[in-house]
Amino acid sequence: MEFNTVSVVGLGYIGLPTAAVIASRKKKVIGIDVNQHAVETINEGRIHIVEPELDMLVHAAVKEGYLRATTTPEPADAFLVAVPTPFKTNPEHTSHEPDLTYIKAASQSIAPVLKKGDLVILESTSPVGATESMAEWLAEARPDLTFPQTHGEESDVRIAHCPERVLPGHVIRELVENDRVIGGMTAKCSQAATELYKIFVEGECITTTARTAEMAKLTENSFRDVNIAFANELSIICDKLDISVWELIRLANRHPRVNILQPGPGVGGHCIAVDPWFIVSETPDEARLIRTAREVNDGKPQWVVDKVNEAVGKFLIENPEKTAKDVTIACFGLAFKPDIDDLRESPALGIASKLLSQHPGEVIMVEPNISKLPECLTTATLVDSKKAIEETDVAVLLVDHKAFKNTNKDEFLNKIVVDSRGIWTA
Ligand code: SAJ
Repeated sequence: MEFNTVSVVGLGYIGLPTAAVIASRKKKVIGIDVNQHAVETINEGRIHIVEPELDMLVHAAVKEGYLRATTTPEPADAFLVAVPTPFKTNPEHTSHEPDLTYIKAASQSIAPVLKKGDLVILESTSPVGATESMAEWLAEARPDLTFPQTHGEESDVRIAHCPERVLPGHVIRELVENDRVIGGMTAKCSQAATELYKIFVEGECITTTARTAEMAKLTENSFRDVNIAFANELSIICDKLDISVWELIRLANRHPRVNILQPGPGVGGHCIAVDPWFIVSETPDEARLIRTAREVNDGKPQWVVDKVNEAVGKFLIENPEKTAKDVTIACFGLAFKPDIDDLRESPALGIASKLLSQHPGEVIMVEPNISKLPECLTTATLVDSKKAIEETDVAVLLVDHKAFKNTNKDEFLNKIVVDSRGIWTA
């Protein structure tokens, strides 16, 4: 199949890097997004999100004329859909049902420009069956074209699911180097999608069905979530038994078939804390371990808050002349993982904002990767590590940023430390 023009629908954390990488292979790429600001920014050769190397790539692609963004879909030979799949909103925020509205809207927006021979790929992380739903929405909008669910290998339009699996912070490298799971609705759909990915993927392209590809993505992130939950549960058990969990994990990991992950303040980001629920919501009675892992990881931030409250209590016993109002707490790290500036769905941010709202004394913040505190922390002050160490009574380590790993442990000798990452106390 020849792909002279590729359209990427949704220019966010996955769509924009993918569009830029395809454009860097000298293919004409049309990026579609509903966000006018994002479209304008990209057409100026700039980016609206943070990802290493992406700015250079987008700048070059736009300047050389290979990448152009617009809010209105245009004809292309292949369409890559990379739109969000959040939870359905409900007033109590208790729903964990996937919301496919964005996929439906994207399908309806590209349907009018589809033509015989086109390929449509769903990249968004999706519950099992979403690709088939997308195919239905396209077929409803274009009764003049045939689709794989009714016409199999003879269909006019090819449809596949190919989940993205790139790690934020390493997106450009992983987009090219990672293997891709390609789930076509038919064998010819898989073949067409493989040809598209071969334009820029150096990893292996492995074909399967659309449903297996959907489940593969959910499985990868659930595997990680369950394993992090195991580490988090161990940390709570060890705290109760007065054992260092960090030493324990180091020792257990010397076994040739044991590889325990690291405990932390909880699991953040848009993927690992979300995707397992897509399995639970479809098979609630069967997905017992996956559900429990989510609950263990979601409960960890409150456990850290409780530990900080205990530390404040300990400080007051040691300093009976003081009250809680006189105690300063410093939170080290707000990002959802080390060495990035991304605060979205960050357990560290949740803990910091809870401490800020509950603690009667001062709560100061250290986050070397940002220059301004987010809205939920505007009443706090952002300081550097040195100042925080000088001023704090209780030091709460929330993210294992490189900058914190290099801190001399002696500086904390007369402080109470709550170390959720094990870099100062391990
Ligand atoms: N974390 C721990 N302990 C660990 C490892 C991670 O507490 O031992 C925490 C991190 O601090 C962070 C969260 O887990 O809060 C998730 O971080 P991560 O680096 O494990 O993963 P993400 O969310 O940045 O990216 C994941 C990746 N999936 C897997 O590694 C299986 C990535 O490849 C996916 O493309 C991405 O989700 C996605 O988009 O789904």
